[in-house]
Amino acid sequence: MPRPVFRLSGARPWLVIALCAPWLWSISAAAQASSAAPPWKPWHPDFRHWFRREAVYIPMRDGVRLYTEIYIPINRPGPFPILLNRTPYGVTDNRQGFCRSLRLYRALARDGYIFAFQDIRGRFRSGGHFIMNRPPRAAGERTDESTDAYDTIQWLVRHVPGNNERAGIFGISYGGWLSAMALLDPPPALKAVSEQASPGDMFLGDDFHHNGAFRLSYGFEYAAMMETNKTNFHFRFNRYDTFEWYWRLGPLANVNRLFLHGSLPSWNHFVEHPNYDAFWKTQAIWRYLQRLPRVPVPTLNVAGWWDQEDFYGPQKIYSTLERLPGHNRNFLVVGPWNHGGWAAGPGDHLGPVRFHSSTGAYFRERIEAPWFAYWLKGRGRLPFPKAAAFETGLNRWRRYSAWPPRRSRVRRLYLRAGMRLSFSPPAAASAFDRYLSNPQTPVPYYPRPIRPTYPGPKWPVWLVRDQRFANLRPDVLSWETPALSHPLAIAGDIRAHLFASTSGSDSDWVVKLIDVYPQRLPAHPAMGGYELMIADEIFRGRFLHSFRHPQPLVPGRINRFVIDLHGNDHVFLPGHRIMVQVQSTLFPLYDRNPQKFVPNIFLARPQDFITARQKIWRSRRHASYIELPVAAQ
Ligand code: PG9
Repeated sequence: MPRPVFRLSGARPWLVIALCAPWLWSISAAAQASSAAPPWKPWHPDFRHWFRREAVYIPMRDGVRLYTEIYIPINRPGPFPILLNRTPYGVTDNRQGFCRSLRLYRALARDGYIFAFQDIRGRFRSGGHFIMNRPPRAAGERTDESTDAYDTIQWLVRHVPGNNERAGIFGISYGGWLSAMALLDPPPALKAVSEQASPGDMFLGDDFHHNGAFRLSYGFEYAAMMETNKTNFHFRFNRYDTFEWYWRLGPLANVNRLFLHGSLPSWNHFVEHPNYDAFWKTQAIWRYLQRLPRVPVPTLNVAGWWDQEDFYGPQKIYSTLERLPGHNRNFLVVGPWNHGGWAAGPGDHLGPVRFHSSTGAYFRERIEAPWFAYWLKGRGRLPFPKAAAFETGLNRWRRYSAWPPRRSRVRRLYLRAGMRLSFSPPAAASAFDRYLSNPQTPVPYYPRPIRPTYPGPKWPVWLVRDQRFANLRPDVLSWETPALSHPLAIAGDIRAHLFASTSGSDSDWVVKLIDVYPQRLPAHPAMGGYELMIADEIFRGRFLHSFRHPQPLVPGRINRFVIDLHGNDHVFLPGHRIMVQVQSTLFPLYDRNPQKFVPNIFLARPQDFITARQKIWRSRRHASYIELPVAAQ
């Protein structure tokens, strides 16, 4: 039997024994197996050869205990730094009874770390009460996610034998946000933070809204998953095609009336806070980060170009920290990944798009592991100066000393007559293209049938779906360049300037920037003519002047909508064409804008949903364009 390693101060011993009992066999098996452990390489999926496991309940400052599994390397000389991973999704076991997430961290495990995996408050085996995106130190509260991270790290450093008193925290998405939260009040031992795909602002750009447009299918299904009970619940749709389910649902008020009956706090919050009010602001992490005196702990921000959930967040967190003193300890990595796609698998393709190298393995072995080793073991060199980005199109990694790169130059790609795009501006006195937007026949966000968000193979790759299905619809406009004779490289931030008018008094504007492949691609015929979305975003018109105080649009008035299409690093290759699509629905990912202004869309009535005549202007005075950060080659 291994020596008892922890004094579980304050923990109820009977509970710990009951919970640990099933694993006692594995701890002793590990001790026996350790003498015959195979060499460290290659990764052996039987974790018993590599770690001794301890399961504990760590007491927080208010007495709530958080379930934590600790994995201590065996048969290797220490001391080791600690890597903490906090999750709302359950520290779930593999068949041997070991934490499943461990399989993701082969490169780090090879280097030698003590891993700690923890269920956050109110989820799975932890005590306390779960609050979605719990705001930092909400009024009257003694604890928040930053104090829980603080108390956990302090406890681990004091109690886990063989640690080197240096800790890192890392995680993806919710786990990324929990990691970023630790920046607000870091314990002395915290020496490195890697937020990966953390949401930055749930109203402006991440899971629940983009520019105020509500992410219906995500918001509904995620709230049901997290708040129905303490584990992960999946709403049971009575239709295969969820497009049809949401379509038949009708106005959003029917969600509570027919299904939830007020039972999910997050859904109720969506309804009660349709604007960017204090509710959303107090949970937006960038607002806290911007008030820090300096970058408190070295931070590695990680994002994926085709992240279907939190692409805004890591960029916003990076750019916020970049404005603080100590920004030389702030780093950014962006690769050709979907949400968390860097964590597992080779990452040599996404859907049908190929990258010709193992970008995921590259990240894990050449970026993440050396970065943590530098800060937590004092070993080696930093893997890149400031930012590392995978340049899609040419499919290669690039290292930057500044992001966005200083040498990129903004060029305007204008919408022109004949559904063309050009770098020269239009001259016409009055010109526009038009379409009818009917909320009864919304554009699906990928070809039906639409499957539930989780679990499911379609959601993670929808951003790389071929956009040909949309560009012949009468309610989608598509402009494009001729085939390019030279490569066009972009690196930096893209923005759309859309001059648009509507016959309604509210409207959504969706802009997509697309790389159109040549029709004939002998090396990869199935990609002939493929329309690959490089960037996209939606803007809810009522928020033109203020996200806090929405206003009706004046029917027929031309407004300029400036829509952030975020960072990018892409090369449009010779023979490819650039396309821009504009539409006003993207359903059911986004709810339907009634197109008639109502104070709260969650309370709109069926008769508020009207067809609108949309015009996208391309005249001399109202020249719509996309701002491209053209890279120096
Ligand atoms: N995108 C998920 C999420 C993070 C934070 C809040 C709500 C949702 C996730 O993948 O964890």
